[in-house]
Amino acid sequence: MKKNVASICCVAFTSLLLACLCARAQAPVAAETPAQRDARMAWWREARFGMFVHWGLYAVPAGEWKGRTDLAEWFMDATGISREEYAKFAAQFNPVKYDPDEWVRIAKNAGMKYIVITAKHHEGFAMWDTKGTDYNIVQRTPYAKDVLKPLAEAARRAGLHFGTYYSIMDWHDPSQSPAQPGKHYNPTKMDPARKRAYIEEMKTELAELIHETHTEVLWFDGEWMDWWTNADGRELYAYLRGLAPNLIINNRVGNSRNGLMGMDKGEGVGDFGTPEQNIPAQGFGPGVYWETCMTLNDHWGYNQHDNHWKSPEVVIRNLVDISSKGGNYLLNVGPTAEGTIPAPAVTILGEVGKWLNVNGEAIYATAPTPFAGDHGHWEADAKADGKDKRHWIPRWDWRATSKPGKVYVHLFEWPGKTLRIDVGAVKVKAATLLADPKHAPLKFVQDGKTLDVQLPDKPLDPIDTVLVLDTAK
Ligand code: H79
Repeated sequence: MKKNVASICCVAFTSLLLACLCARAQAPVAAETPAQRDARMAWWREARFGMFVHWGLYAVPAGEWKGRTDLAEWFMDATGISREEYAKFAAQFNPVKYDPDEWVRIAKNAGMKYIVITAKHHEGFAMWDTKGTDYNIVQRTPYAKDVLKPLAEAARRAGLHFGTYYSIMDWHDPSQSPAQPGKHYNPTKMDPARKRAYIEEMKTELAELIHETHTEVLWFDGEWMDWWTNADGRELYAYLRGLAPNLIINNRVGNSRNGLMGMDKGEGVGDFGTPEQNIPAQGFGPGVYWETCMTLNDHWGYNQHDNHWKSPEVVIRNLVDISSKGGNYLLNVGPTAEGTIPAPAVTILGEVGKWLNVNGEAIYATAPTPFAGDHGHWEADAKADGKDKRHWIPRWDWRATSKPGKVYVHLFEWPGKTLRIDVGAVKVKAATLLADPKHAPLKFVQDGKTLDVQLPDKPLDPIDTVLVLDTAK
C-alpha cells in the first residue's frame, strides 16, 4: 500500500515535472493559456472522426513491382529503386477521374468531420503547385494541376475541416542520403551543410500550404532521423503558429515519439499524440489530445492486391473505443492513380455513416467514459529481441461516452434481458435507447453503484445499440 502511494506520488511528481517541461517546450507560443489551447483544439476534439488520404506517385505502381505485390507508399525504400527510376512514375500520374467533391461526399457520408491528405510523403513528391521543389505534380505529371487546393475548397463547401500531411524525411531531396549501409532510403542522413537550406525549403512549402489551402492541421511524419531534433521541431512549430495562430500540429513535428504507441517520451512538441495502427488501452486524461491513425485495409497508399478490408463493425467499434478514451480516429483511404477511392472503401464507409446518422450524438463532442474499469487485458509478446513487450487485447463487450447530464453505453454484445453494470457514483434518472425513435423509457433499478436495466430481447443494431442514461446534473 505504502509502495502504491509512493509510486502514485512519484507519477504525480513526474507528471508535474513533465507538464513544466512541456510548458517550457512551448515557450515561443507561451502566451496561450490552457483554456485558449482547449478553444483552439475545440473543433478537432469534437470532430472525433476524420479521413486520412495517402496519395502520391506510389499509386502508379499500385503496390506491384517485379513480382512483389506487398508495396505501397514505402515503395522506394522497399525496392531500392533509384531516385531517377522512381521519378519516372510521375509521367504516368494522370488522375483524370479525380473529383474532389466526390471524395468529400464519401467522407461526409461516412460521418467524418475532417480530411487530412498527404501533401508530401517520404518519397518527396509535392502534390501541389510549389516553389519549394520542381519535383511536384504541376511540373512533372501530365495532369499538371494542383490537387490539394480543390480538395480544401470542396471540404469547406461541405462544412468539413481540411489538413495536410508533410514528411520531414525526404528520400528524393539531395540534402539527404541513406544513413545505414545495406538499407535503401530509411532513415536518411542529412548533409550538415545543407540542413539550413532544407529547413528553409520546408518552411516555404509549409507556408504555401497555409496560404493556399488554409490547412487547419499540419500532420508531420518521418521525423525519427537522428538529424531532426526537438529543438528543430520547436522552431518549426513556433514558425507555423506564427503564420496561422489557430493551426493544430501533431507531435511528430518534434522527435520524441514513443514509436507506434505515438505518445511523447518525456518532453514533447506539438498539440496531439499520434498512435499508429493501435488504440491505447486507456485515455490520457483531460488536456492530453491524441488521434489514432489507421488503415482501412493493410496499406496506406493504394495497393491493388490488398482486399483485407476492415468491416463496418470493426470500424464502428474502434471509433467508439477511441471516443470512450477521449481520442480521435483518422481512418485512411488510398486512392488510385486515376483519382478514385476504391469501391470497397466507399461501401464500408457508407455503412459506418448510416450508424453515425442514428448514433452520432453518442460520438461527436462527447467526453470519455465516466466509469472505472478496463475493457481488455495485457498479453506478453514473444521476447524476440530480449525486450519486455506487451500488447493490449480489447474485450468487445461495451464502452461508454458522456456529455453533461448523459452517459451513452455502447452495447456491442447484447447482454440478454438485463444489463447489469457498475456505474460508480453516477446517479441514473432515466434510460432510453438512442436508436428508438420513440425514446420509450426502459425500466431500471439502481442499488448503489449497481445498475440493472431491462432491455428488449434483441439489439436495435447488431453492431452497437446505444443505451442513453440521463444522469443527475
Ligand atoms: O504515412 C503512413 C506510413 O507510411 C508512415 N506513417 C503512416 C501514417 C509510417 N512510417 N513508418 N511506418 C509507418 C512504420 C515504420 C516505423 C519505423 Fe520507427 C520507423 C520503425 C523505425 C523507424 C516509428 C519511428 C517507430 C519507431 C520510430
